[in-house]
Amino acid sequence: MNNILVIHGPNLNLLGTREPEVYGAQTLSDINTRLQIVAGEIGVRITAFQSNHEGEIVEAIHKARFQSDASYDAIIINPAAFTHTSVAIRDALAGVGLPFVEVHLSNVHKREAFRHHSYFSDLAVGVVCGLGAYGYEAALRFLTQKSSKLG
Ligand code: CA2
Repeated sequence: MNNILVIHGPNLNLLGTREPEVYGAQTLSDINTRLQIVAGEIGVRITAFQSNHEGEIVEAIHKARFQSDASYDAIIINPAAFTHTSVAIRDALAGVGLPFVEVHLSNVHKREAFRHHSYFSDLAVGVVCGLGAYGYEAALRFLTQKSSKLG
């Protein structure tokens, strides 16, 4: 478990500019920088990718498994709004069969009812929500820990 793809879904490029009370004050760049530091400490490689487009996310998932020069061992994904809508991204993750952790900055279960359903959670190794940016770090540490069945 030494090569992990991190996927950030739509509008997460706006982090740090609005709604800090919901999503925190860190920018996406801050989050990715922290993940790179943690990855370096652990000794694993991560690649971070953000897109506002469903099809681009589907293609990134396909490439992670089938076309990448460096094949990935796992995916950390915050599908953002696509969490609640996207059968296409769900099918891509199921199709490539890579283990993935679903991350949400906010506690979606404390929010509107439409955020309570995810098209991903039943396929995920685990789901982290409500821990802010630390959720990504927790997912990375979990996936790479030696004692993990996935590590
Ligand atoms: O809590 C999360 O991480 C979410 O995946 C974020 C999504 C939301 O649709 C999900 O229900 C929960 C929204 C991301 C939008 O991010 C923004 C950040 C700053 C300003 C505006 C949007």
